[in-house]
Formats: sequence, structure tokens, C-alpha cells
Amino acid sequence: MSDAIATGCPFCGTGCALSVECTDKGVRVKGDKSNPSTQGDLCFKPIQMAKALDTNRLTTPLYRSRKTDPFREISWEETISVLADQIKSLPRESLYFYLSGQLLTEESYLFTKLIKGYLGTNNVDANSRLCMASAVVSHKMAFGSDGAVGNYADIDNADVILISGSNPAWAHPILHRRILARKKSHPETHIIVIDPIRTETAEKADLWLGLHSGSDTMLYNAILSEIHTRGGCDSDFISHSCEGFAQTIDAAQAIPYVKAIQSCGLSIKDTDLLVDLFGSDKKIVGLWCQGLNQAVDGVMRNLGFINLFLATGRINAHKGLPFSLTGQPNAMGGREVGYLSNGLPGYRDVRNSQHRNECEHHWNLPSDTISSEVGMSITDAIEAILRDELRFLWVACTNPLLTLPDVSKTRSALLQNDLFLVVQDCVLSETAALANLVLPSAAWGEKEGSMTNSERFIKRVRAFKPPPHGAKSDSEIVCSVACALGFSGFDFIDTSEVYDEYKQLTQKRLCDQSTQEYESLSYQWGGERLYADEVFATASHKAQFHPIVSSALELNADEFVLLTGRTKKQWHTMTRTGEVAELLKDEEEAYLLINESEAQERGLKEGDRVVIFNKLGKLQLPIRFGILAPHHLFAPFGYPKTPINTLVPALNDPFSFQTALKSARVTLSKQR
Ligand SMILES: Nc1nc2c(c(=O)[nH]1)N[C@H]1C(S)=C(S)[C@@H](COP(=O)(O)OP(=O)(O)OC[C@H]3O[C@@H](n4cnc5c(=O)[nH]c(N)nc54)[C@H](O)[C@@H]3O)O[C@H]1N2
Ligand SMILES: Nc1nc2c(c(=O)[nH]1)N[C@H]1C(S)=C(S)[C@@H](COP(=O)(O)OP(=O)(O)OC[C@H]3O[C@@H](n4cnc5c(=O)[nH]c(N)nc54)[C@H](O)[C@@H]3O)O[C@H]1N2
Ligand code: SF4
Ligand SMILES: [Mo]
Repeated sequence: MSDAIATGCPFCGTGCALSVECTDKGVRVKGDKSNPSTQGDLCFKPIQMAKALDTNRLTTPLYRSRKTDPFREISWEETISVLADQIKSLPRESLYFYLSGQLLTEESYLFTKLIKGYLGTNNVDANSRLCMASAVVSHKMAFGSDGAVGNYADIDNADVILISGSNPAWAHPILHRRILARKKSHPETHIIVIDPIRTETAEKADLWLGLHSGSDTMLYNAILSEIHTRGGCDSDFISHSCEGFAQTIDAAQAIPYVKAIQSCGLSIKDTDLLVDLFGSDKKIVGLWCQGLNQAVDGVMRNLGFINLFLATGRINAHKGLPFSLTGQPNAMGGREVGYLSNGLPGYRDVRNSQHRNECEHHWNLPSDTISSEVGMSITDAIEAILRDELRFLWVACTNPLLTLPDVSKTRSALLQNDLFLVVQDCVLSETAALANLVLPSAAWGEKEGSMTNSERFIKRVRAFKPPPHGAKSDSEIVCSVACALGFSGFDFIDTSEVYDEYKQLTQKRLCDQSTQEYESLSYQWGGERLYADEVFATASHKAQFHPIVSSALELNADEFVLLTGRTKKQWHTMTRTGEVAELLKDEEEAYLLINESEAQERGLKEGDRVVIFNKLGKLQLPIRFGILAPHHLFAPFGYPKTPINTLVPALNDPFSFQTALKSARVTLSKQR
């Protein structure tokens, strides 16, 4: 038996610290009790996934010059030269890169250095665009910088845990366990869930507010205006530490409280409780995730929620705070290294000349090498591919065919004759199957680096087994390509050198980790919670209120809102969790959740297969009964046989360019 290796979970942004042992009977995953962030807790996903680490692995690069040809196995040497030749032969405006919040920090840093520094283009984005972009923008607008404010320990002594657009019972199970532990030890704790679906989280809460999709802004404005009317705002905090309150309260009062609450589909009795709680001294921790982020008004939903906390002086350990939950294990790290199309390492921005200079200097590059132009977002890049403006797309650690909106549009773009598609993945994903060049990567457990979780806690990720022969780590692939392009600055001996170079770029930035040692990384940057001194990262050092326009749901007769999201045991496009029988139990195939009464009105019973359709396409799914707001349906995304994004249009938030993945409109018909 080998020694236990301390590492981190490759799944959700809770970021549990794990201890892994390789035994004669296989890989054994336990919690790492010495980790201060998650204290040894873990759920069943990493335990079960350990059984499938070697299943379906790619072990050799695959190449074809035309997408209609069969793949041919090629050597790594040839692979790197084909890739470098492609990059060299094309104008840099026609290159695009699409990364992932599942890459390790060092991997995202290397990609960012290569693309933004050495290739001089910001045409790179990550799947965080589909996930956290609205939260990033709203944090910058409200607090002056990206970075989640809260701390898991805030859950442990909260009086009220307000969860909106988030189903932690499924998506952040260890945080949910922590929420339930608080309730158990202090039964007077209020757990309140705002979600159109009565999810498992809502089921286990004290109060479920089943609002209509699209009415979050209406709800938060109404609550804010009512708190104000009843004298519950913290005028000292507002006047000393904030700006913009007057305009914000004006906007919030535009629609009378009772009318607003009714148009959300909620009862005054329930929302009155929220108003009272916000007006009290109780500690309220507000958690949110994709129900607020993935919307055409995702930034406004985030800001509307944050406004409630600012207005009542809740940005501290005593009265609580707003705490945005991150989805992927290292989306936080990716944001810190600046992998989105406007970012640079250390929460810098390509539009800021000083930021560009600092990075150029650190990378030994001439001034003005980094472009000041924000790159295209991934959904704009898909359009640009269809217009033949982009000719090269390198996808790493994400499966966009199934997870971007409008699957037929994405498929047409990826299949464009003139697009050279490179996919770096550990298995032949649906996207990799369309590629010109497939780069077999090492996976979790086979590579080294670090990750940052939702509460800004950084920890090491370590290898406990070798990769299958022929697979290379993501870092090694990027460095080999950079060297083949003739770039210096990528001859790192190991990932510790990469981290050491990166961490210097965080010096004196909000996400400062410059004094940390790679080997023993176990560090919460920013301390327990950000802005503890009520000095914010904005120019005026004050937090900013933003007026929010209230909106409500409008549906045509016969139309349903199709909510989409996760299942409890599967991970996105199932490339790894789909191989484990225990994780497929009850989740083998996608389903359509519908209210029983609405199904019965249409003569449908549980298990019947129905067709849902809109102008983008149609899908057939078996129905399950659930409890949802009227005229709402739910289906999980990521199931390759029934890709739900076939029906989701590419409609984006105008500030964050995040897609409204949660609110497709569909019509339902009985299968013929
Ligand atoms: N098991 C599992 N866990 C995961 C993942 C996984 O694939 N599987 N993925 C991880 C990732 S990357 C992410 S981003 C997180 C996502 O974590 P969550 O955001 O918690 O999960 P979702 O299922 O996407 O959506 C959450 C809820 O938003 C609600 N919602 C939809 N529309 C609205 C609305 O208009 N208003 C409000 N208030 N709520 C709404 C939905 O009904 C749903 O219950 O999960 C992470 N954890
Ligand atoms: N309708 C709808 N669509 C959604 C969402 C939704 O709620 N509704 N949620 C969105 C959100 S929040 C997210 S985060 C995205 C997620 O979407 P994706 O990131 O596209 O989904 P994954 O299945 O996680 O894809 C990860 C890929 O990386 C590969 N991989 C795993 N480990 C490694 C590794 O170490 N190296 C490399 N190179 N590859 C590896 C896996 O095999 C897999 O193919 O989906 C988005 N799409
Ligand atoms: S809660 Fe998330 S991070 Fe923790 S073990 Fe489960 S999947 Fe992994
Ligand atoms: Mo996500």
C-alpha cells in the first residue's frame, strides 16, 4: 500500500480536499481532515469516479487534415509540429482558444501567457462564460473587483441561509450538508430557497419561494423597497460605505410591493418574512449560482440580490453577506489568471495599459505586445467561425458541442471546412469526435498543480498514478507547442516553477498569494472574508448600488419555460461519471420534469415520452413528476443522446455575454 496523497476533488467548486491511496484493490478516496476549508468532508462523486479513471482513455494523438476523413494515429512529435505550423500559417486574428474552469491554475496560466502574451491576441474564452461571467461582472460593478466575498464558516453561525437559483443538495453537496448541520444544531435557523422548482434543497428548507423564471429582479426590487419603507435599511453603512442608493431605491419603488410580488407568482406572507428578516439584526448568508447567472438579465439579478445585502449593512461576519457559489473546481483559479477574453493574471484587465505593461514586463515581452482589445466571447466566436473569420479553434478541457447554446449552430461551426479544430481531452468527447487534431491529455490524479475553491481557498492537486502511456499533461502540451513556435519563457522544469512565476503577478492584487509556497499550498487569499474593513476595490473605495429594472415572466399560451441544469450524480457531459454504474442510478437517461396536474391535463402519466420543441429543434424525453412554478419544465443538460441545448437559443446578457441557459421557451406535445 502506498502513502496517502493529499489532493483536491475534480468536481464542484466546493473544492473538497481529498486524501487518495492507491491500494491492491484500486484507488481509495477519502476526505483530507487536515484541510481547514472542507475539513475532511466529501460526497460520493469522487469516491465512485475513482473506479473509472482509466476507462475510454485516449492514448495517442489523432489527426486528419479534412474532417470527412477518418482519424489517423500520429506521434506527439508530428502533432506538435502540425499544431505549431497551423498557428504560424494563419493570421493571428483568425485564431481562437476555448478553455475550462476544470483546468488547473498553472495550466490556465500557461495558456493565458501563450495566447495573450506571446501570440498577442485576446481571442480566448473559457466555459466560465457560460457559468460565472455574470457573477464576475456584478462583483466588479458592486465591489470593484472579481472575487467571492464569503467564507464557508459563515454558514456555520448564520441565522438565515437564503439560497437563490442554486440547488446545493445536488450541485454543492458538502455545502448543503453544512447548511443542514447548522439547522440541526440550531433549529431556529431559517433556510429559505428561491427557485422555480421545489428542488431537494427547497424540500429540505423551511420556506420555498417558487417564483416564476425571469422575475428575480422584480422580487429583489420589491423586497428592497419594502425593507426601506419599513425602516429596515442601514443608513449609516449606506452613507459611509456606499454610493448610488438614491437612484437604486427609486428604481426599486417603481412597482408597488404587492403588485410586484404577485407578478412573481409569490405570496405576500412569504415575502414579508424575508422583509422582516432583512430588517432585523440576524446574520443572513445569501448563496446563489446559475439560476441568477444564466439569464439575459444575469448581471442585474446578481446586483439586485447584492443590493439587499448592501442596503442592510450585510457585508461582514456579524450580519452576513452575499456569497456567490462557483460551479467548477477551478473556475476561481481561471478567473484569477485572467483566462476570460478581457482578463490578465492577478485580476488584471487587457483594457488597462498599466496592467498590460506589468504582464509584458513580467513575461519579458516588448511593450504593446498584449492587445488592448477585449477578445470575442465564445458565442461570438461561434458566429465568427460561421462567417469564416476564425480559422483555428483550440478547445481544452471542455465539451462545447453539448454545452454551448444552440447545438445545431455549434455543430455547423465546428464542422466548417475551413476551421482547423484542435481538441485536448482525456477521452474522445462529442466535440473531439469532430476535430482535425485530438490531443490526448492526462487527467485528474495524473498531474500536478493547484486550484482555488468558492471561498478563495487554494490547495495543491497532486498525481497519484501515471497517465496512460501516450497521454500528456495539459501543461506539457502547451509548453511543447510554445517551444515549437520558438517562444522562450516556457521551459519550466515542473509546475512549481509555473506557480512561482504566476504568483508574483498576484503581488499587491486582491488575490495576492505571492508569499505562498507551492509545495504546501493551503491558503485562503483575502482572508476569511473580503472587504472586512468596509473599504472596497472601487475607485472611490465605496461599494456601489446599481438601479435594477424589474422584469417578470411573459409567456404565450401553450408555451412552457424550459429550465435546464444538473442532476445529482452526473457531471456535465458525463464523459467520466457516465462510466460508473453507481453514478448512473436513476440518472441513466435525461428526463422532463413537469407538474403532475399539468401532465394530467394533457393526458400524460409518469414515464410517457413527450416531444418538446421550438424553432431550433425538437427532443423526445420521458416525463417525471415534480413540483414547479406553473408552466415550467426542467430537463438536465449534458446527456449526449438528448442534448437539451438543441432547444436553447444563444441569447446573452448584454454586460457579461453569459447565455440564458435556464429559460428556453418550448411547446410540449404527446409523442405520436
Ligand atoms: N452533480 C453535479 N454537481 C455539479 C455540477 C454537475 O454537473 N453535477 N456542475 C457544477 C457546475 S459547473 C455548476 S455551475 C454548479 C451549478 O449549480 P446550481 O446553479 O446550483 O445548479 P443548476 O442545476 O444549474 O441550477 C440551480 C437552480 O437554478 C434554478 N433556476 C432556474 N431559473 C431560475 C430563476 O429564474 N430564478 C431563480 N432564482 N432560480 C432559477 C433552477 O431551477 C435550479 O434548481 O454545479 C456544480 N456542481
Ligand atoms: N443548458 C445548459 N447548458 C449549460 C449549463 C446549464 O446549466 N444548462 N451549464 C453551463 C455551465 S455552468 C458549465 S460549467 C458548462 C460545462 O460544460 P463543459 O465544460 O463543456 O462540460 P464537461 O462535460 O465538464 O467537459 C469537460 C471536458 O473536459 C474533459 N477533461 C476532463 N479532465 C480533463 C483534463 O484534465 N484535461 C483535459 N484537457 N480535458 C479533461 C472531459 O472529458 C470533458 O470532455 O456547461 C454549460 N452549459
Ligand atoms: S462536494 Fe463537490 S468538491 Fe466536495 S467531494 Fe463532492 S463533488 Fe467533490
Ligand atoms: Mo458551471
